[in-house]
Amino acid sequence: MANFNDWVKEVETLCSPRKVVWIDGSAEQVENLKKDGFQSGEIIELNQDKLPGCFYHRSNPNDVARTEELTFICTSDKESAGPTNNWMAPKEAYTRAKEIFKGSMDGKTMYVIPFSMGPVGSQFSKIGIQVTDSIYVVLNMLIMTRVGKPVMDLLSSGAEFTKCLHSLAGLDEKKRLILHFPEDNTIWSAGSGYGGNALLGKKCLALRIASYLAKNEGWLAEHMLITGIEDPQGNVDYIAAAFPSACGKTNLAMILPPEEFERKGYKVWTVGDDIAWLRVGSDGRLWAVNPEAGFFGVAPGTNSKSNPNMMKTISRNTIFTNVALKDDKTVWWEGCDEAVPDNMTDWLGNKWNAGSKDKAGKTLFAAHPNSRFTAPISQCPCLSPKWSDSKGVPISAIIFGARRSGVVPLVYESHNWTHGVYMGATMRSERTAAQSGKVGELRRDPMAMIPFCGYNMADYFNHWIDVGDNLKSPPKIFQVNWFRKDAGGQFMWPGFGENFRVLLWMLARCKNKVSAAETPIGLIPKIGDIDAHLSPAVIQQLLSVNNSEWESEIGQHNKFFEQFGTRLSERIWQEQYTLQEQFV
Ligand code: OXD
Ligand code: MN
Repeated sequence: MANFNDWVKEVETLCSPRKVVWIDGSAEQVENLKKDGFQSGEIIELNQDKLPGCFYHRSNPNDVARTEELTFICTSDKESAGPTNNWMAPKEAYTRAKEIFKGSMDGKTMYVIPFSMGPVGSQFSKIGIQVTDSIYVVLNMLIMTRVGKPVMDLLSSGAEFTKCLHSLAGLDEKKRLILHFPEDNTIWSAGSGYGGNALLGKKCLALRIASYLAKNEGWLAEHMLITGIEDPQGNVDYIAAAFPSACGKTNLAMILPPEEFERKGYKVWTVGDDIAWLRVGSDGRLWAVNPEAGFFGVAPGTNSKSNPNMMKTISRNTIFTNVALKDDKTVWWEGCDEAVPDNMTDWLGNKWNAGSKDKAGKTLFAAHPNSRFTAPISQCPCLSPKWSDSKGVPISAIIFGARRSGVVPLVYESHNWTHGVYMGATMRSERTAAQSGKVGELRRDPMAMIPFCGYNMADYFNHWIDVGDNLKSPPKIFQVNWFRKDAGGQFMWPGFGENFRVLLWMLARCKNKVSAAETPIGLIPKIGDIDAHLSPAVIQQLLSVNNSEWESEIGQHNKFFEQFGTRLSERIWQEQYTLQEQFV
């Protein structure tokens, strides 16, 4: 592997910046970066009495979500990327991108950020170096990853690292490309400043590249929160849960139990809200580490009811992106605690008042639906004392969650690991604002990894099965759906803190403390075992499995699996056939 200095030199020659600044994360350096950012207008200082340490960034309006259509896996053969990824041959990708990066930092400063995903020096962690020309990106990376001398020391001692090159390239949509070269441990991202496209430690490294490395090294990199639930006796059980973007992972990761459970002594301990790296421990259990050091969460809908812990977390040292600005330089978004104030500036920088409409008469949001906050995990009031433990935490339950207004019950349990893998592999969910595309449209999102799996998804499902074979005490696997609606289009389940009641049922199942009812698709709670303030009839409806709906649902999976040809494990097909037989 080339020396890291050689790589940085190579990139400098390509991008030809005016100067190069190495980021060490010192307080003095951060202050200088902020000052430079305020001066250039890249970031705006917020009211320091009300929001100490906080600032604001407005994206280019053409650059507010991940652009999956411009995201590529560049492996030497197309089959390695598989049918669910965009693929580009590495030679073509490098050639096209070089044209974009050539001179892209002319007159600008090139920042070099050595960072670690996971506790520095842990055998579970990965090192990266991100080069970027955006101060906003540097300041986000300083929150989301671990930056500083210990990382430099590892690099100096010859540690392997992911080469992460990023340039705003004038935020030109025609120059936007998010390229992953798993075989070269390299990421090149141009033309976007949006978090998921530009903070390369996050989706690009910790999911796409890491999933590829994990396949070769025998572990899993997943789009999952990790959280611990402590019972009144002081035992903590950890869950890992995968939901598509903007489906409530962050809220679930720091769920506040309903008061009656708090009174009994239940507590929640957050380990991570977005990414889990999972390994088989020497004890045969599955262990999880959160590779990140911050939260990059969706602002709209975050309030003291949906996520009181997050409201405390983001009260200081937080970057707000594309929310609305109030007169007093504090922030506002749809679904926050405060009624609509007068005289705001919206995420586009325009004056905004309640009822503001665009030229076509459409009501305008003050905050973009995918507006975000970036906050240090250390500020989370319910942060697990084990969040940075290099061994990770042992996982008792894996939860797959989708946003489905119909068909999928509130919760059901798989018969075993392989059936659980099948459940995850067949997930479909309604599209949200976190990715470009039509909101509400149903799309396949296996294990919530469709945008993030860095290799052929058939190999990925097979790898999940292999990992299960190596587990002596595998976690139980569940599917949940908080979003089922009744005939009138109303959500049937209250969600948020009430989801804790479903978590308790799942953990009781893990400890064999409660029985379950068989259905053709898996095991569901017996009415009465979900301790909720809803009528038995509503609970029954929430848990109902409609045979004809499921026959159609399952039938549609055949086509999805067929695209993988003989690469897909027979064991997945077996699950499909067994399930189909239940309905004939
Ligand atoms: C995220 C996403 O930002 O999934 O976490 O889009
Ligand atoms: Mn995510």
